[in-house]
Amino acid sequence: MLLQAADELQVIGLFDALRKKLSNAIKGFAHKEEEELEGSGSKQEEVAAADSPESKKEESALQREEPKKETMNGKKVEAAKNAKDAQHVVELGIATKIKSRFIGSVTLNEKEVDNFVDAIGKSMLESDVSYDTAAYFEQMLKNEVSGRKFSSNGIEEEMLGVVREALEKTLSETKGIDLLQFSKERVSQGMKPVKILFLGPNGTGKTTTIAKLAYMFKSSGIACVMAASDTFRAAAIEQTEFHANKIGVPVIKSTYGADPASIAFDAIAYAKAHGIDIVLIDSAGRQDTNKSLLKEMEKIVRVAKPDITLYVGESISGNAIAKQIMEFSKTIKIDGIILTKLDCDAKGGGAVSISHLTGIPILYFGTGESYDALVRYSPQFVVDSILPEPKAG
Ligand SMILES: Nc1nc2c(ncn2[C@@H]2O[C@H](COP(=O)(O)OP(=O)(O)OP(=O)(O)O)[C@@H](O)[C@H]2O)c(=O)[nH]1
Ligand SMILES: [Mg+2]
Repeated sequence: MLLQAADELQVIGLFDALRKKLSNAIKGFAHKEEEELEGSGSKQEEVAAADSPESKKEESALQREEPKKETMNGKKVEAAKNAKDAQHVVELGIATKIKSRFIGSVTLNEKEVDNFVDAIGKSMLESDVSYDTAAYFEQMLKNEVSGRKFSSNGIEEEMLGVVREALEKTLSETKGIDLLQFSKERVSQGMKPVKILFLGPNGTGKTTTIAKLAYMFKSSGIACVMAASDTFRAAAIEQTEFHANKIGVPVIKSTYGADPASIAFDAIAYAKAHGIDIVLIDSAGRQDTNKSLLKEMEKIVRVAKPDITLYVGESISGNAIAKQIMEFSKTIKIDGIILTKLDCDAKGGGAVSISHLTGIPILYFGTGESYDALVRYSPQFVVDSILPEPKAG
């Protein structure tokens, strides 16, 4: 049990790093563009000149001169500082900037699209989003940005909207079941009890998540029983019992060293005898490398025949979870992921990548230690946590 360890965990804002980095990358882009427009003047001739070969030659020269201009002009120091903080400065070419000023809209050329997409992708990599997922997202973003007309007045807000769309598409690749809905349907069809098995490495939050789900089901009028099938770790049975008593659901237990599969079997029999809708089956923490514990898990699956098997992993483990899940999947079919301790994960990149890497949907996020600290996964929730809604206008 990792009770002390959890006490030491630092609780932070969800997706802190991703939110800051992505917002900065978008702002870096827009502010840079606005600052340049300030200095570009508004002479009509400049529009006509913008596309001329001379202007194109000048364009790169101007860009090279920019740092000097920013240090010379006091007004621009703040913008330069912001851009430095953002670490990414995506620049529009001078021709695009001037055109945007007069035409009222702007379409990015190929280089500008690439610069923008690269900067956003880099922000994702720095927040521990996996390389594959970031590349997939970049392609989505590129498709959205290429050829698109942005209004010159609200480019930052529009860019924000485009990044949100691309992120939502990336996160919508896998679609998990709604556990509550699924269980209600099963129960209404008389197909009960619904059996849900929880597995994963040590200390990730399996038992706590079972308690959270029992609380959720009970609050929705669905009856549960807990199977204290971790007979391996010291105090595991008492921990399950503690939660069951606190929430007010029955628990089926045995002694340490008893066969976890037979406890699951007994809990299912108890549910059938008492008309209980759901059996939540705990298990001892195990690594994908521990062959004997994996064999034990196979036996639990064979005996209990779970309707749903959920992998419980810690968000702070990042993309390493994907590898573990793939290893577990060789032995046991995993239907969904519960990603716990998102509240302690400064980066949050794993939450964006794991489903892309494994093809297995995340069903819930654990966001704290209390029973109600469980958030149903949705791409919208992740997008909203990372990026603000664009302002209308
Ligand atoms: N901050 C935070 N802590 C959590 C969350 N989920 C679980 N915990 C804490 O993590 C610690 C371990 O949780 P357990 O539920 O015992 O984990 P487990 O996977 O059952 O552990 P083993 O049975 O030892 O394998 C506890 O102190 C929980 O309170 C979460 O979403 N956020
Ligand atoms: Mg446990």
